[in-house]
Amino acid sequence: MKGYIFDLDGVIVDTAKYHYLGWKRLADELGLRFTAQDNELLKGVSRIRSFEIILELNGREMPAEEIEKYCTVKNEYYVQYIRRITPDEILPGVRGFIREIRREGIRTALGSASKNARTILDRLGLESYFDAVIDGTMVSKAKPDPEVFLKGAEALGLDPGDCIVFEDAVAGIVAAHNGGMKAVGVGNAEVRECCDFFIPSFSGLTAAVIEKKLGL
Ligand code: B16
Ligand code: MG
Repeated sequence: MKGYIFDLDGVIVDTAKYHYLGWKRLADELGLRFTAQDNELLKGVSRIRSFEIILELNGREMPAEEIEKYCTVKNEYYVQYIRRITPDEILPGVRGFIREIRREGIRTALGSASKNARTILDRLGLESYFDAVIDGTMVSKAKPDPEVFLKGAEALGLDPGDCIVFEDAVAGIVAAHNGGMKAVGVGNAEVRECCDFFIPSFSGLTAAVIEKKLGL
């Protein structure tokens, strides 16, 4: 029995553009510099840590309560965007791939740092595609800590070594490795070097190809 654990943002759907718009609006209001390139640093990183990175880029410091307050403001902006997400935004090949592997008896979990993961899954109509969902509300340690993926394996009733993680962020690939799992890098060329096998997208992909490439 095998389990495949999927990251959400950047693997199932491209929400990075909405995170960017939310952070950009907040940064503009606070007079902080924040570019699309800076946004790359926030992929797979928790909400609080994301804002800390933006402050660091600007050489600014803030008390913890204020950081939390502004993170809530950013999330309100972000939620306005994801409320309008539609199934058309599911990344190419994702639906067919997950349907096919489940037919083959592979168990599936979502392992996301996002506290909005369930809302997004619901909007995309993908809830029934996963046997387990572990999101940012269920973990206390952010990637690259393996907690989110270890909880995913546990929820599937599988050993971590029998699970494969699909990730678009370096922090997520490192988290999978820290948990003793193989990691398939998806889409983002920056993970090419650290993942065990890289796929540009899920289009035309099968479990047989993945497992052959991973030597399983
Ligand atoms: P939220 P993933 C991550 O999701 C995003 O990649 C990252 O940019 C975001 O800061 C984090 O979720 C927290 O999201 O503010 O919605 O709780 O890639 O782990 O699915
Ligand atoms: Mg991601």
